[in-house]
Amino acid sequence: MLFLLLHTLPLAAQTSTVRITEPFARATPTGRTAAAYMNIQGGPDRLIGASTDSAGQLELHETAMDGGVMSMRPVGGILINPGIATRLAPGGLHIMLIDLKRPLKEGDNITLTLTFERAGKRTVIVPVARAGAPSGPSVAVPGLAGPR
Ligand SMILES: [Cu+2]
Repeated sequence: MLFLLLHTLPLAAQTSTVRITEPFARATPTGRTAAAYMNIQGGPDRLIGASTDSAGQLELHETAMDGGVMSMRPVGGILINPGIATRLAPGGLHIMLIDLKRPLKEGDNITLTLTFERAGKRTVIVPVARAGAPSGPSVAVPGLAGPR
């Protein structure tokens, strides 16, 4: 899914709407970091940042195999392509919450403000699922599955 991670693609001057579905984070009983996941549809646009009151810092991350080891690294932006759901999911793209103010507990909600290059700021309520949950607490929407 590297083709989704374009950092410098100029976007033509057109309007963008983005739709965010299935947001979730995973409970972190002890850690100081967590990740938030969701599907984003719409565009063309690019997710370029995020903020929250729940953590000191947020970063956009991708997960990659690096010499047989799964590792994460920051990306400058996440491209939202029309007609295809961009999937932020465990093992792939995610929003990293760093320096959590307090551990995330199952059943909590955290509020993220996402910044898109075109669509501007969008506030998303992100429910916290159990630790290790493969997906969010609600049922996946048919047809929303993007590249994994
Ligand atoms: Cu990460």
